Amino acid sequence: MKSGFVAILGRPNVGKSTLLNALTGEKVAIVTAKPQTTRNRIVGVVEVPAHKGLHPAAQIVFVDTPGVHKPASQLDRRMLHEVHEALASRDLVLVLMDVTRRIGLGDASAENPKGKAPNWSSEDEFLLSLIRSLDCPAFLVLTKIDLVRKDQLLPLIESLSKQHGFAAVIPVSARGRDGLDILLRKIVDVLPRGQRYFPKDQFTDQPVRFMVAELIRESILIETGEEVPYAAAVVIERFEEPEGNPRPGGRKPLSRIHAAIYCERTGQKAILIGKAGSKLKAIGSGARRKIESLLGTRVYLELHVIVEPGWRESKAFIESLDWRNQLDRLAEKQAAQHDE
Ligand SMILES: Nc1nc2c(ncn2[C@@H]2O[C@H](COP(=O)(O)OP(=O)(O)OP(=O)(O)O)[C@@H](O)[C@H]2O)c(=O)[nH]1
Ligand SMILES: [Mg+2]
Repeated sequence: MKSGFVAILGRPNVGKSTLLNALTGEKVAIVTAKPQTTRNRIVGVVEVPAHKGLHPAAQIVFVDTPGVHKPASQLDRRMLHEVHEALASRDLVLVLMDVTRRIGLGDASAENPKGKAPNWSSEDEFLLSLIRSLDCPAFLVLTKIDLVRKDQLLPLIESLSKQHGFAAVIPVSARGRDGLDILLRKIVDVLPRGQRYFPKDQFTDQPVRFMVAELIRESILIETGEEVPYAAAVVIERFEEPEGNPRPGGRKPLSRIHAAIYCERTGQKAILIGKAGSKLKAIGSGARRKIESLLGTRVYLELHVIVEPGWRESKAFIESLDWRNQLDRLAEKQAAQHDE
């Protein structure tokens, strides 16, 4: 069998998390139309069955990452750190590019007849500089091809194939589930032989608590505009799973969840709460439905908003949001109690 880690990289909003979800067939990562939705690296595991005569069975561990952008705040730096962490252990990198943006930039052969280097922006260069020194193959994955015509796509693929030493250029539409099988096959081709990293039925390493916090954040991103989504963070304060087994034919059991939404200013708090609490109610009911389908229980969700001035510049606060840090701290605490 084959197995390996595949980092999913790209500028914000190119469709990294949508691709991760389409490949795993699960809602592993939240997705919104706003850039910089993802803040942590997110693991999604895919089992590929053996294909007689073509390739053996494989386990692919995809690692979705925050959209690469030049950091301006401490939170941005943390997001970039997550990208570096994903790149530290990987067998292959997928660089995603939104095909609608590249065509908009004039990469198509009509405007670029001599196949000259297309108009890479300095943000693109910044992204490519992250993979230049890596000793593993990189595929260029052109995303959202459902939004462009084939005759626009083909010349673009041809001109990009010659650049940056990509081992392959693969067009996909995560939304239309187009090109995903070819992508998986090409990935399996380059992965090393090895055993599974995760049990066969596990599709992510994220704790349920964190996934719940993310679903609430997704709801905030959808319900609010301007700077509010970027100034918001979610912390689960209480998570009570139902006790005992559900009675056959009875109502589904109830999970009780209390979460805090952090923002940076009182004005943002007022927006998040809305007139007579209407916004917070909309955020809550949108999130509750998704949490219910994740947990398979009914959910009682209580939200409250806390102002934490300038948290995006606070390293300590940002680190406290990270579930990997939370688990480390818990383990240290338990070890200390054990020693007593
Ligand atoms: N039409 C179309 N839209 C897509 C496709 N893939 C993603 N999108 C849309 O693109 C937007 C961004 O998708 P995400 O998956 O959140 O993008 P991302 O790269 O993870 O973004 P960040 O986490 O912000 O870096 C969403 O509105 C998606 O619905 C696709 O294949 N076709
Ligand atoms: Mg994302």
